This record gives sequence, C-alpha cells and structure tokens, in this order.
Amino acid sequence: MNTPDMLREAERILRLNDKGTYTVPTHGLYPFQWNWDSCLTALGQFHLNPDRAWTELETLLAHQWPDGMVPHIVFHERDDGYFPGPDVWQTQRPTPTSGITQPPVLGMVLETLYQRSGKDASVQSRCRALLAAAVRWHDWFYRCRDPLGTGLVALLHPWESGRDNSCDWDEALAAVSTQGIAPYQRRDTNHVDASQRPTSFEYDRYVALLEGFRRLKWDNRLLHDASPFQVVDPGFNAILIHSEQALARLAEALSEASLAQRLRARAAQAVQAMDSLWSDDLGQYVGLNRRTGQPVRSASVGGLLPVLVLPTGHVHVQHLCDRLNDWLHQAPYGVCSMDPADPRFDGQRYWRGPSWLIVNFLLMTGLRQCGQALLAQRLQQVSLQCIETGGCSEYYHPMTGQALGGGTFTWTAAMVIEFLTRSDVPAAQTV
Ligand code: 2M8
Repeated sequence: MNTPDMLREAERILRLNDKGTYTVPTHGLYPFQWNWDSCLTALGQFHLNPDRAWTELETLLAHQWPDGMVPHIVFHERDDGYFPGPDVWQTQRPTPTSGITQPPVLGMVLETLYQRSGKDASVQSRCRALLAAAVRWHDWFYRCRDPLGTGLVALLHPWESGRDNSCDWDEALAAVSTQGIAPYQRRDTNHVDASQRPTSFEYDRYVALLEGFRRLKWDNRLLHDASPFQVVDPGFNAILIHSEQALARLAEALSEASLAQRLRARAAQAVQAMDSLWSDDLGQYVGLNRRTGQPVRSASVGGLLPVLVLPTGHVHVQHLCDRLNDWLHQAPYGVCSMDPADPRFDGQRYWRGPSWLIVNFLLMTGLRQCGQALLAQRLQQVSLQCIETGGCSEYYHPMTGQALGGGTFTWTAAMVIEFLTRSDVPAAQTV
C-alpha cells in the first residue's frame, strides 16, 4: 500500500467510527467512548478537521466527575453488545460512565493540538477550558491515588492501565477474591476469538474489583485504601508525568505562570520518585505492588515507557534502547507488549505480547525527546509495516504482523495519519 492509499484508508476508518461529537474505538466490540482512545484519536482528527479534534476532547471532558476523575468509558448510547455496561457500573452519573479512569494522555495531546493551531481567540479559550479540566484530573490523581504523597500514583484496576491483561498484573490480580460475584456473561468473545482476549480467570477478578468499588458507591476518598489491587505502574506514571510537563508548558504559553510552576514542581518530584522503580537486573523499570510493598518482577513494555520522562543523556536511556532493539530483533512487527523471552509471552493474547501502534507512538515520542530519533524512526517504519500486513487493526502479532483483535480500529488509524502527516519528522521511506 502506498502512502496516499494508507492515508485514505485511515481517514475512512475515522469517519466510519465517528458518532458526531465522539468516536467509538470500533463498532461492535467497543460501542462507546473510551478515554485514552478519544484523546489519541484527536491527534489524527486534527489533520482532517481541527475543530472536530477539539470537540472530541470536549465531549470526553463534559463527563468529568465532580471530584475531577475523567472516567474510562462514557456510555453515550445503550448497547448490549458490551459487558460490563452501565447497569453493572451503576455510577449514578447524568450520562452513565464507568467508575474508573485510564492513562492520562490528555495533557500531551492538548499541548500538541495547541502548538499546531493558529492561536486565535477561539482556540485560546477552548484550550484554556480544557487545560483547567486536565489540571483538575491530575490533581485528582495525586489526591486520590497517591494519598501518602510518594510522587507515584497507583492503579486500582487493570482496566485503568489500558494494558488490561498485561503479565504485570498477574500476581496482584491473583490475590483478589472472587467470592460472591454475580453471574455474568462476557460479550467480547462474541466479537473476537477468545485466544486473543483475557481469560475468564482474569475477567472474574475484573468483575470482583468493580463490585467491591460499587459497594463503596464509587467514593474516591475510600477506594484507594480499600482496594485489594494497588499497583504502581511505571508506564502509567510516565504518561501522567509527561502530560503534566506538557500542561506546565501549556500553562506558561497561556500566561498562567503560577500554575505552570506548581505543575513543574510536582512533575519534578514524580520524575525523582520514578527512580525507585528501576530494576538493575532487568535493565528496565518495573511496577510496585503497593499492597505487599514488593516490586513486580515482570518485564513488560510498561517498564520501557519511562523513556517519556528521561532527559537526553540520562543513564537509563541506553538501557531502554538496548531492550527495545533486542525485542525488535526477536519480533520485527512493532514493540512487543511483553518481553518476548519471558515464558508468559503470548504473541496473540492482547496485552501479553502483541504490538500496538499507540504504544509505538508513545515510545517514539519519548525517544525523540531524549535524542534517539533514529530508533524512533525505526518504530515508525515497523508500525507502518503492520498496517501494510494487517490493515488498521486493534493489535498485531509482533512476529508476523498478523492482524488481531478488532478491525477498522480508530486509534490505530489515527496513528497512521499522525505518522504520515507530521511535518517535523520525515515519513518512513520504505513501507
Ligand atoms: C481495551 O479495554 C477494554 C476495557 O477498557 C476492554 O477490553 O473491554 C484496552 O485495550 C484499552 O486500553 C482500550 O482503551 C479499550 C478500547 O480500545 O479496549
């Protein structure tokens, strides 16, 4: 497929999944608005229609909770093709939403859209409103997910990570009791082969956590301490810090100097705290099980994402690049979600091996920031090779490029547009 054909196909998918003021990740499997999908999708939409991109973010933020949380799903319409739907979450919101959150890529996306926009009054005022909402969300994170002020926030549910069935959660999830959970019926396996989805062992625990939080009426003042699952993930925290730094720069640009200073100081503390997650053994970052106080010995792509917050020349940059090069050598179609040498690696099971274009994009962003443009360009090339082999799919087998999960996938299409139309980096020469 040549570049114009790829672009045309990606644009077709964005239109196909556009519900007017928000996009669905793909029809059937995911019929609602997802938090980080929408934000990353806005990057692609911006190239087609900047106004539509701002609207995508505004729709998501219109459903922010009074305490500041931005939920991971907004159930705009009724659709019984997805489990768990609003009847299970019971969050009592005007428009039903889930009761947990997702990786905060909003800040980084906001800054990018602002940089690419003409700075007329309308853009300034839309951006100012979104900045305020994003800051309220970040404040929520540090207040509700880091109550002891360690500088790092905890995830209370694997769905919050966005990397749902990553091996990183195995141990903490196994400790979650499923006693007394209500009978339920999964819907995801009606759309995608079960071998590419989480297991029922995992789903039972996803549901058990949800039911436990529901019993606490989704009160975020209680959830953190009560949760049997509390994992500090380096990937999630790196995204939060990277977005926080972006919001600080944006606040500066919008003449909000004291806000900029507050955000910069908090980000600096978090970057320092990230050092505690480094594993010399594995040559990458690893999680921390806050319940047990033990490190999570699991070498997933989450532990490479801190490249998003490392300055050029930082001692860990080369280690992370070595890991990336090693993984790409073993599996040439994108960056594996799990170390391919780990016995738990499974090339087709969702977040336990397959490669994802949005993860490649995040890594590329970090690599460029810390002076590793060549490796970033290689990631762009392998990403486009996945498109060539499997079209705009949800994820890919990292060894063959086989399309996996849902098809005609929105954020994958958005990444294709982002890769092929960014003006500041050359598009991959060979596809
Ligand atoms: C996947 O997660 C949802 C739950 O949120 C699911 O499997 O039902 C993940 O890949 C997540 O990162 C993504 O945001 C969502 C929609 O694409 O699907």
